[in-house]
Amino acid sequence: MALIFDRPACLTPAPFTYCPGCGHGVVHRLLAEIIDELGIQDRTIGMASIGCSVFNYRNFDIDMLSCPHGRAPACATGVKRVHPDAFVFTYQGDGDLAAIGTAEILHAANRGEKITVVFVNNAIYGMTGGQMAPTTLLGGKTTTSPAGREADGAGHPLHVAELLATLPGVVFAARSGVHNPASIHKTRGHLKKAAQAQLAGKGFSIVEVLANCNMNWGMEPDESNRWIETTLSKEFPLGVFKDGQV
Ligand SMILES: Cc1ncc(C[n+]2csc(CCOP(=O)(O)OP(=O)(O)O)c2C)c(N)n1
Repeated sequence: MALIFDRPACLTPAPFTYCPGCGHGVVHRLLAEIIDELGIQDRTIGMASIGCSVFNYRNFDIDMLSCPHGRAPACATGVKRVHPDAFVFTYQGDGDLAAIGTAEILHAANRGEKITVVFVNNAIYGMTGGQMAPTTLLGGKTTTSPAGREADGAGHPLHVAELLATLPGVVFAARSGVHNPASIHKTRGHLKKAAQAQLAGKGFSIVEVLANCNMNWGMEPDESNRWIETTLSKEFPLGVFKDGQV
């Protein structure tokens, strides 16, 4: 019998430690699939960050560094400069990338570092108990904004993919989701394009992925996926903001 579905070679048998229903595992699988497809497992080096994905170096069967608290783009810069033939990626949440690590991501992108950033935006700090993130929607109730986020004082949701797309060093910037099959398919395509941009030596690439945090959002998994469709993706439009490859 033909085998039509299996674990990507790039994933270890270690179980994911995410909450049931969480989108992180889907993003892991997609990333592993494209690394397999591009045949670059032996020259891929990943940067694990902080947040729920802090232990993802246990899941990817590749070389990985642990670079918590927003420092992944800085670490990736050093690794890529020393190993220019490697495929170097960071895997970061919105608290890690868009709060504590804002300086690192902005300057790595502005320098046009030839790295790929996988940015999982679930609009909240997942790991530390559901605090407000820079990506939390206006009116969004979190443990640190129990009355709802207000622009006056907390600012507006930060649009990372669009922001970075304005920088000349950025070659590919896109946002997709993992909330339905069509979006998952698009995310896979974006990840592949982002990787190809790096492998072609063209510059910085980022794929922002809208993902659910059903536990901290206080929703059932299917409800949280629908909320991405009806609400979160209205604030964070899906699409390609820059594709400098053609
Ligand atoms: C009390 C406290 N404040 C700050 C931190 C730093 N910190 C570690 S994980 C995290 C949240 C990360 O959230 P995000 O990057 O959105 O990833 P997610 O967990 O949602 O996947 C923060 C702020 C910490 N560990 N403890």
